[in-house]
Amino acid sequence: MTKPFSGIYPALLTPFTKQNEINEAALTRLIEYNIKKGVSGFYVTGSTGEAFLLSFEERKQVMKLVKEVVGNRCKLIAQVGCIATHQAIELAKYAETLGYDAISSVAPYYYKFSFKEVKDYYFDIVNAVSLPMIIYNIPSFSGVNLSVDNLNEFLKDDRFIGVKHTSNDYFALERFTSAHPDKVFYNGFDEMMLAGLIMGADGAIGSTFNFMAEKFIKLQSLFSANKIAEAQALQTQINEIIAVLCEVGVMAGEKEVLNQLGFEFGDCRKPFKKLTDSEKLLITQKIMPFVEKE
Ligand code: MN9
Repeated sequence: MTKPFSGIYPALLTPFTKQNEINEAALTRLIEYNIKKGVSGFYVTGSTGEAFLLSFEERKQVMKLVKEVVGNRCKLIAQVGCIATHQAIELAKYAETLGYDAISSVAPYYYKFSFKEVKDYYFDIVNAVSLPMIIYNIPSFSGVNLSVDNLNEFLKDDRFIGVKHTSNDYFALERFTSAHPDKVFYNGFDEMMLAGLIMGADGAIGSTFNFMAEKFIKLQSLFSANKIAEAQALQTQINEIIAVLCEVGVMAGEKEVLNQLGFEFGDCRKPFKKLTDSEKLLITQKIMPFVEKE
């Protein structure tokens, strides 16, 4: 049984021009490149999209552009998380107006909010819109660790349809998926996608999918066909690439891969650093031979 929201979703990067503005043409081109590969949908303005380095208006600009380009060709999930509930609600309402399929949110971060406050944040959002919510669980960045019991508090409500699990706690993922077989679970760390599938994930949302979605689509189909040894070998090939990205900085490295493909993604916003010439060369030598041209 395939669930409606299963599959491979690139977490879209945000391209910037030399003037540090959003490069709409480059983003449009990236979306088309990925639709051709057969992705199931896109995750918009997440961590990978540098959402927390964009202004509020820029987040809306990206959400609007992506919907205009995609239309109804695949699913769209808008990550609306902000520290302030009222701002997350405003973005969620905007996603609804644009016709997104679902919203997702990181837990409110920075301050150590209590679980009651985190819970109220999510319920305030879902009470304000009619779109389904996918919880974005990323404890290493948000500082909020949702226990299995915490998660049940959300998932017993029909409006919470699933979880994006960006954590290497695969015991927790297995506990979530076996307690909630009807919900959708996404693996968040691309370098461990096979582990996520084995623990019951229905799909994955990832940053490296921006330029190598076809490898993850293949990985998922090998897993579904029970070809585990082949899937493991493919994960290893993928991880040779991700290891280089981790060495130079993941998002900046991904943008450089796209730059070398001719997409004009520019650099990440400061305080992220620019890549050095030797880091760019490492990408040319160790990643580019394995990347599919447009
Ligand atoms: O969307 C991404 N997570 C973060 C998920 O950026 C925090 C992943 O795709 C990672 O970038 C990737 C490399 O660690 O797995």
